[in-house]
Amino acid sequence: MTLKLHAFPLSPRGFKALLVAEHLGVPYEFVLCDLGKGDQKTAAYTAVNPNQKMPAIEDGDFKLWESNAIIQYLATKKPGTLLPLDEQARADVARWMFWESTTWDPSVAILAFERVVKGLFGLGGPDPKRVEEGETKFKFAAGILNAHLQGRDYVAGDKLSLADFSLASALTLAEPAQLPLADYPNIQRWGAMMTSLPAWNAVRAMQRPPVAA
Ligand SMILES: N[C@@H](CCC(=O)N[C@@H](CS)C(=O)NCC(=O)O)C(=O)O
Repeated sequence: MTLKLHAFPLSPRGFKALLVAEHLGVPYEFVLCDLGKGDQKTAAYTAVNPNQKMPAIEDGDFKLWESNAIIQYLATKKPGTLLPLDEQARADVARWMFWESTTWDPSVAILAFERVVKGLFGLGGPDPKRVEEGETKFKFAAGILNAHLQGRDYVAGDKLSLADFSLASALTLAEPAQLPLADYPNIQRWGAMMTSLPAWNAVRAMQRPPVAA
C-alpha cells in the first residue's frame, strides 16, 4: 500500500514533507489538504491528525503528524541518506530540527501569517506590530543560522541532511513573506544550493493558491 502524504504545498511545513519525499524518491500518494477549503477540519482528516493541521502521513495503519517527525520517518525508508547512522552526527541533525521547530519556524510563521496567509484567506492587511515582532524574531534566528553556516556548505556535517531540508523549507516563502535575508549572505548561499535541487522545483510546481471555502 502506498504511503499517503496529506499536505498543502504552499505551506513550508507541507512543502518540507513533500520535498524530502521527492528528494529521496520515496513512493507516495499526494493527498491535497486544502487549508482554504477546510480539509484539515473534516472528521476523516481529524482521525489522521487530531490537531487538524497538515502535514500528516498514513503508512498502512500507521499515522504520523509533525513535519519533522514525518521527514525523519521518510528518511528511514532510505537508510544512510539524510539521517546519519553515527550517533553524534544524528544528534547534530536532530539538534537543528528541534531548533527549526522551536525557533526558526515560529519566527517565519509570524511573517508568513501577516504577509501571505492573511492575504490568501481574506483576513485583512498585515498588523505592523506583529510584523515588527516577526522581523525581530526572524533576524535573531537568522543571525544564529548565518553564523553557523560560515565556512560550511551544509547545516550538519559535510553532506545534505534532514537539517538542511527542515530549515530550508521556509525559503519557499522568502519572497512573499519578505523574509529579511539581505544581511545573511551565508543563508543566501546555502539557500541557493537548496532551491536548485530538482526536488525543490518539483514541489514548487505543486503549489497553487487555496480554493475558497
Ligand atoms: N509543528 C507542526 C505545525 C503544523 C501546522 O501548524 N500546520 C498549519 C499550516 S502551516 C496548518 O495546517 N494549519 C491549519 C489550521 O490551523 O487550521 C508541523 O511542523 O507539522
